[in-house]
Amino acid sequence: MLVLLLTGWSAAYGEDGSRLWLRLEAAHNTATITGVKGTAMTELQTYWQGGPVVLKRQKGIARDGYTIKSQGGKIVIAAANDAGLLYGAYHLLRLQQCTTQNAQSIKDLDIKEQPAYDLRILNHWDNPNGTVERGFAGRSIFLNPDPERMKMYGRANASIGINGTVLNNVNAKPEALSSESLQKAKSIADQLRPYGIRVYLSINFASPIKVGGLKTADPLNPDVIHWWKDKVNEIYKLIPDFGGFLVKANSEGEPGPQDFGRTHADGANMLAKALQPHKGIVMWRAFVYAPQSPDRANQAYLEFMPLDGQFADNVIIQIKNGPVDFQPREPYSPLFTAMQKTPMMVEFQITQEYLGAANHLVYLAPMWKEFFSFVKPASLRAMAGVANIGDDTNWCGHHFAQANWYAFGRLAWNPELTSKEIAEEWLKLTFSTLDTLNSQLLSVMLDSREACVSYMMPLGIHHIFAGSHHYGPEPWYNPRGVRADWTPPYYHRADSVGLGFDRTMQGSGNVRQYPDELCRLYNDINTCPENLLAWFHHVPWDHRMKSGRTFWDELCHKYDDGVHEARHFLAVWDAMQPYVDSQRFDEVQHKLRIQARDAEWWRDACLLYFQTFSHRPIPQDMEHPVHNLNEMMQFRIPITMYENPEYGYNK
Ligand code: GCW
Repeated sequence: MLVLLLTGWSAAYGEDGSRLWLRLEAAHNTATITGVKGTAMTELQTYWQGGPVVLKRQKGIARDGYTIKSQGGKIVIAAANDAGLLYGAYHLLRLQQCTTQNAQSIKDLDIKEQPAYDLRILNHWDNPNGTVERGFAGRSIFLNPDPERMKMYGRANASIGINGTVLNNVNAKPEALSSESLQKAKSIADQLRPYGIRVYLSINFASPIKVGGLKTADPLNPDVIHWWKDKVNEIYKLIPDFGGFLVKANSEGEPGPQDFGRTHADGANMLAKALQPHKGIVMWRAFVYAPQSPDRANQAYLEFMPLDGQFADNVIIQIKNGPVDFQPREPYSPLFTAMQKTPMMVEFQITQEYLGAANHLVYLAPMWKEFFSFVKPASLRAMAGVANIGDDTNWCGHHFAQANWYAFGRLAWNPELTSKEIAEEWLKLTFSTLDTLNSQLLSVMLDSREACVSYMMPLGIHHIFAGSHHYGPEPWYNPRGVRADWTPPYYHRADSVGLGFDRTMQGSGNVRQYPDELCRLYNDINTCPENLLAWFHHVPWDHRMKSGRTFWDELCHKYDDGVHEARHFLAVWDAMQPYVDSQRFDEVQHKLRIQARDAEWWRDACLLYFQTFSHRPIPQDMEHPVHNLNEMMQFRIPITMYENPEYGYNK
């Protein structure tokens, strides 16, 4: 009965995902919130259903941090700045949403929080024409910023502690700095400021030529230096709290200082100097690789290590978590432990470019926690995440992809939180009616990343995606004339001996970029963790695995396990039908069916293709491929890099 009531109620409310994890009921509690006026107060007045709350400013609390204490029948939120008060307010609202009792019962509070990083920042890969590179949730929310949507975006981010947003794609069009674009950025900044969010822009390094009409963009040229200084001043006139620039330079065809015989440090420092009087920063990306390199994984280290210590104080080097490119599993990028004298920040990808786009349920916190098990959070200055946000009603394309936005924010606040804690919290906030069954969904979320690795690229295999998109498998993709490092055979190296990229001392030497202990561990095929085996080794098909199976048999089983897990996720969800509002239930079910079929497609395509090299049978004790290799090789998904495929393999 209760269940029916709840389901009926939420369906009537229209649960379309647009309220994200902030599914709060208005309380209109104006009388009991006192103290510092601002967004924190408005939010509590609108949504807090409990007793009196006092908002107060207090010195001695870290920037953006707060305390929440029960004192004499009141709850006191104290912070050094407005943002801290806002984060405290959202903390309280979260407690209200998570409690099964009345908010009035929330008492005896003694909470103290402060963020691990000052910069907790989203990177939007949004283009001026409204497309979003690797965006799977519709078009850019910044194209015609809708005030209500901007407000919700501000609230959602503030509720998880995100305090910065880069508005445009790192493949930046020069016009990002035109007067018109800057006016737009100003308007967005004005709308987000009440939520403690600063805006940043990606810039095109050749802007002085393309926007300014200069003959060069050489960072040491006085006219160029002057141009940037003026441009920066112009920006700060419009946006006094502008955050700074994000730069992709000399990478994948983007212009950069090397075009003028200068280094990354020359380029970054020139911009940093222009921003410095305004306290702005430069986030300079280390995502660089050249077609002639024998191992793409070596590149960032080779280019940036010689510059360690040469960057200005307000430059942070932004490094992707892995050395190649946001694969379902990579080792951490060795730059993180090698660079000692340069501020660094990690770039995670929240949008699932390589993990099933907005069709697959893949909870990413375990992947990010894995990174932090190698790279100490304290060794970093900041955290950036490539956003998975678009103008879809539910913001992220998949209801469960909201959990990744949520987890990113929570981890940027506190990287010590566990994946489980975050998922539990998110589930409670997002599907409150599921309380009793949450443990099963929780397991689905926690197992989902490993399942994805299993059905896509187990045992260290990587980058075997289709040529024209990064959604499905095309380990065979190798057309003439395409850069080798843009084709899967460059990475998997399948032949009659085995599979995998030899990055040992005898191979590309990539293991040397890691600290000694890890270098030894990874270098030896018998000690290398099996989940990275084909990342570091060309593994013979008959190599004996810890399970006792040969590598080939293990590979087959891993793929098949992934398929079974994906099917299990669907079965768990199907059982949730009575407890979830109908729209979200149907939409998630639809996606999980796609995921289960895609998992089969991945398994069959990869195993049948690799079998043409291994010449070994698929083990009898597992399910055998149901698709035909030739058909899969003919299959195309006609999408651009700005779209989520409607279906996966549908032949
Ligand atoms: O992951 C790859 C993507 C590109 C992206 C690039 C980058 C913005 O395939 O679409 O470009 O990395 O991170 O710069």
